Amino acid sequence: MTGRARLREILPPAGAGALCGLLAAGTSLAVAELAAAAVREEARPVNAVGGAVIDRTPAPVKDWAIENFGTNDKLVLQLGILLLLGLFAVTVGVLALRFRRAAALAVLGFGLFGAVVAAGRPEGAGPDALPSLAGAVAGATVLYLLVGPSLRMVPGPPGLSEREGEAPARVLTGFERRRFVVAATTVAAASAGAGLLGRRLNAAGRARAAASRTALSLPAPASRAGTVPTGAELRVPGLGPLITPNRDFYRIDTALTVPRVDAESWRLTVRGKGVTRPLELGFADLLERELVERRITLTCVSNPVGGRYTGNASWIGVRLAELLAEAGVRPPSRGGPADQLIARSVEGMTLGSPVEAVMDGRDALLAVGMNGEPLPFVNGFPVRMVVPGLYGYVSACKWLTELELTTFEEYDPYWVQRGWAREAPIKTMSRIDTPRGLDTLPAGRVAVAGVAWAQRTGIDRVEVRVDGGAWSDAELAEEDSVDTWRQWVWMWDATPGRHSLEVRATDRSGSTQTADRVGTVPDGATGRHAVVVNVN
Ligand SMILES: Nc1nc2c(c(=O)[nH]1)N[C@H]1C(S)=C(S)[C@@H](COP(=O)(O)O)O[C@H]1N2
Ligand SMILES: [Mo]
Repeated sequence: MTGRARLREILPPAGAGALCGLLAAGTSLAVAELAAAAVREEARPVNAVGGAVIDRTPAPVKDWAIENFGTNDKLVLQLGILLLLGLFAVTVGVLALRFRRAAALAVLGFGLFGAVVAAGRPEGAGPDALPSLAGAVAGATVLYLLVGPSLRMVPGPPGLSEREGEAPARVLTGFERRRFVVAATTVAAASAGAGLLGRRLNAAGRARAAASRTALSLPAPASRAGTVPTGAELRVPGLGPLITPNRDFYRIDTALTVPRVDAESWRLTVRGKGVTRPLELGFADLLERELVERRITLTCVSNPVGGRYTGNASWIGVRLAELLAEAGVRPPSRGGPADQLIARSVEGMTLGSPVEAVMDGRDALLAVGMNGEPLPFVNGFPVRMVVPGLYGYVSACKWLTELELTTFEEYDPYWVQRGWAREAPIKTMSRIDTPRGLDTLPAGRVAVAGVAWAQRTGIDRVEVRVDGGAWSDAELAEEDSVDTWRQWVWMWDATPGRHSLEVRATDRSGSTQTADRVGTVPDGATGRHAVVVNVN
């Protein structure tokens, strides 16, 4: 028998087996989607496994992924998981032709793995295992039945196999093929139905949350931020606005599905060490308190030198220190037993901030509004924390639901368990926004402009130099507040050639940004931003 003939003989059953595997995988995902509607969306197997991958990703790899894929890192991860699942499905499907029971067990095992992973995530609970388990049982059953009666392979007609002593090749008979097509089509239709129903139900939950957000009108804050000083915004082409619009605001979190919390059912509890009056509040309770409005520049510890993971917004919220004081909390400097405040989100993220810092008089907020509207879902609706001067991962908990007073000694929150520093004040930094690296410019006057930030301290000076020459003072925009970034501009007489532009900032404590380059791990990058441009 020629190789080609043999291929023709093996391929149809192998193809049918692969198809069975894919159908079983599709059924699993569809049933899991349906089950997730009863538990929560985060418990979908792909979400759970993806989340677990994120949880286990070492800090440098996470930063690499963020830098290369940006906010698409999550999409890439999910596609990767689906691809692996597809490969597994095809393999198991083909093997099922020979080892039906073992293949079905492998599917069960795979689902069990998903279930254990889902329940074992930092925020995981028993019910999270359900979608993976239900999906696994459905997938294994489908595989077992599909490969069984309809796809049993029978010995082919004599003569198909030529060599002496070799078992006759096995083929699908016509009748069984028909039966298989009917069974496969039924399974495909049923799982598409289950999947669509699951999607619908999940979408309904999201719609409820969206309706609660749309219905919301935030009361006017008792203490306003005031209008932005006219001199604070330089309006240089290529330089972004002083206040970052919500749609342009960076997003960094581990959530594969953005939590969509219904404001009406949202609760916040305050408990732990030194809490003499534990609190439990609903969203309406929060809105009844005195609201303040503050412009604060948020910065991510993963922001590389020159990076864009920083943004400035006008936040509306209640003062965190007041709420804590009401619960009886005293900072360590006044004898309080807790030095760490753990903020816990609805999906189980934990971020730890120094109690001393959030109660030292700075505008640490439980924010409900961002740039004049309720928080967008991706930025933490209905309530998040914002603390000026601390990197996001030690302060800016989104989808907040619990505040627990504890000690640094006693508990390491999520990022600290993964190698990041326990305490991380934002480092003084400056960035060139225009011109952009590798721009080609005409010789003559060029506005070099950007932003600089040193939250809590304020920016005192920004200097620019060309090709490593002498530093020149840039012109600083008027300061909005010490907690917001400050724009700057420097007029450059550009001469033909290739030039490097470099910036450094000095904050009001007198310290100048260091030239020493360190990476983002464990407590934020240092070094100076430089861009190379061509002038002709
Ligand atoms: N629940 C939750 N909150 C979170 C995070 C997260 O992963 N989950 N990431 C933090 C980090 S690292 C940063 S920098 C800020 C980013 O806030 P943004 O996405 O609104 O810009 O949120 C913080 N709050
Ligand atoms: Mo971050």
